[in-house]
Amino acid sequence: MPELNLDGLVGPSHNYAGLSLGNIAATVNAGAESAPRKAALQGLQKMRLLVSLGVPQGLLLPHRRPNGRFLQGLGFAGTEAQALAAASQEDPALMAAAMSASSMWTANAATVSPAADTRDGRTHFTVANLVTMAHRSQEWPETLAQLKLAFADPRHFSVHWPVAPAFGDEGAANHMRFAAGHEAPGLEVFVYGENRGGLYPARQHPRASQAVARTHGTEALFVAQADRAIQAGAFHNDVVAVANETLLFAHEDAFEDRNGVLDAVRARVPGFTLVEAPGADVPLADAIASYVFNAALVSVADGMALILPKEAEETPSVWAWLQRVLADDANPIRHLHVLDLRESMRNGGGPACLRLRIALSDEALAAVDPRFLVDNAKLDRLEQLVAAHWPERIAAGDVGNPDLWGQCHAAHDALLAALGISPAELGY
Ligand code: SUG
Repeated sequence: MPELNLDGLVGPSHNYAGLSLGNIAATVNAGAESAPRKAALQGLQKMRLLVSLGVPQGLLLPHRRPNGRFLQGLGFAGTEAQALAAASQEDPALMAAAMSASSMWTANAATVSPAADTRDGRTHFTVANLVTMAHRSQEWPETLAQLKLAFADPRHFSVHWPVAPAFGDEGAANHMRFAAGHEAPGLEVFVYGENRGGLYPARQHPRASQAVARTHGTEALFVAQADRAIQAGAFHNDVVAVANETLLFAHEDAFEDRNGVLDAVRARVPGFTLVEAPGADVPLADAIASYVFNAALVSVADGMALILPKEAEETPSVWAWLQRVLADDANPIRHLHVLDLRESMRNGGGPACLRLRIALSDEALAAVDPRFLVDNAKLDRLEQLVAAHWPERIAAGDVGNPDLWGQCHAAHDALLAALGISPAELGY
């Protein structure tokens, strides 16, 4: 049974607006000049690597930005263009939110429970409400539309609306699955945060996690993320931990009650294997700055591969520790692949943030709308499209420029046309 990897194609409006409190990279780079074309090409390179590793690969589309409807909903009157113009004058921060390309981080698109785990034997998706950050709260309607289109076959799939906005839900970034293989029934671990008066917010509410598990009908364990990790900049659990099959790859400071979590998982997952970085070898700050645990951990023919950002290679403590992990036959990690994802990384989004994992039977994979799947030939076409239409750079002062809005919308139109998806199918 394969695991489909759905990456978010980076949108033409990709910019650095410093919108996410608690996301250190995004905050540090606020106002820097971005390179949307380069960002999208870096993401496409990642998809190409996964294809070369034999992992089924697909994409979710960037959402239409700037999002005039979001601003109309906040009382800016007139046409979309008028609403954008008014917001640029009156509330530039809201305009920046309307311009954000944040849907690229598809680990936050939804939580997915594979068919083997669920009550009715279908793959369940719950779209994340992302209510903690204003710029991300506008994503769910377009994510819902795309997932309903891509996973329309009711024999295999069930796509749910987000949980009630009273409870913040950030999707698969706070969800791990342990199973003997992608096809075997698994234990789903939902990691929530608790606000304990720190500067940075917890973004995953335990009730949201419980609601998702209930809706999917899955066996679940609920565990608290370490507040220490949140306050050090791990705004999602996937910044400090990732799981694949029976392996947990994590920093020792990931969970509030480390020993309790490990005992509970070990008791329920036969063959559980832990690859853990002690703080003495990899300081938490290095783990978060390098995004080593935001690696995409994938199954390959001879074990597992880690897809890492360049920052992991450039952080001496991390790279030295990874060499020891690779040399140790007691774990299945056999390959390290290093990618330049600098444009996304500067907004706090690493390899694991950029992808949504969906373990599927061959039959269910065949039922996915092929317009959302990629192969090398389609990646070639997408590269050409990005090179032709995506802005080369966006500086902070450009966000209010109507010419840029027009270029972003035209790029989005060209993408839909190239994929054969009509605007009406996505509710535009
Ligand atoms: O929600 N950054 C995203 C990064 C999401 C990373 N995803 C995972 N860890 N799975 C966020 O904080 C910054 C946008 C800006 O500031 O312009 C941003 O939204």
